[in-house]
Amino acid sequence: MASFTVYYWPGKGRAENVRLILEAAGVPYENKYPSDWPAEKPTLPFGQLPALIINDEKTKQTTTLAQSAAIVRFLARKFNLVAEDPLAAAIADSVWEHTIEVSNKIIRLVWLTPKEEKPAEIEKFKQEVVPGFIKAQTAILEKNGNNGIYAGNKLTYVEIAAYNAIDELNTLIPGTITATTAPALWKVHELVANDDKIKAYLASPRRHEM
Ligand SMILES: N[C@@H](CCC(=O)N[C@@H](CS)C(=O)NCC(=O)O)C(=O)O
Repeated sequence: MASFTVYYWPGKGRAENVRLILEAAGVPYENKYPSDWPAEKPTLPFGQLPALIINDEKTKQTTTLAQSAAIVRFLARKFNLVAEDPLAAAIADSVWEHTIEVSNKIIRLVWLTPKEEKPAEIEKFKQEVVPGFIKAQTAILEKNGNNGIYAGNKLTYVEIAAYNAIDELNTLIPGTITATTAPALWKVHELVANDDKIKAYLASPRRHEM
């Protein structure tokens, strides 16, 4: 048995997909927040967060795993949230990469864009990035039968990450992804939001505000 600690600032950011996977798998975890970042930064594999601290109770070994994509894939494999078929798994991976490209743009807009430049940059993002995101993801979803799953027939980490990206998009620009504007993507959102364990998490105090 292992115990897990999600190490990140007290917000969703790049840690939210990690928390969502643990929640979907029904695995208990703790959150750890930096208290002295300049001192803590050099202790991390790449000087960045998120990290997952894994304590193996049997071997008494502790591993600090960094890079959000590696953490998510490790947990998804460990807790059976990946497609079994290699091609379905690869399609899911490609959707993850595309989704994270958009999430990274959102992070840049929210946290790294000067306040006075934000309205114009958000408008540019809305015109230049959002339509391509909806179009590309819709095509993959439709090819798989338009049932909220990108490849194969099982809910995996990629639908969970897409749910999170949709949530980020709708927080940045309310009404971007809805049943009307992007019906295929909205099915992904609803499928994940109605998963019993995710539903309980979303309503719980464990979910961070921002
Ligand atoms: N590729 C990394 C990026 C991690 C990253 O950029 N982390 C930021 C916060 S979201 C960070 O640690 N910033 C503080 C620093 O670099 O000192 C991942 O996906 O985990």
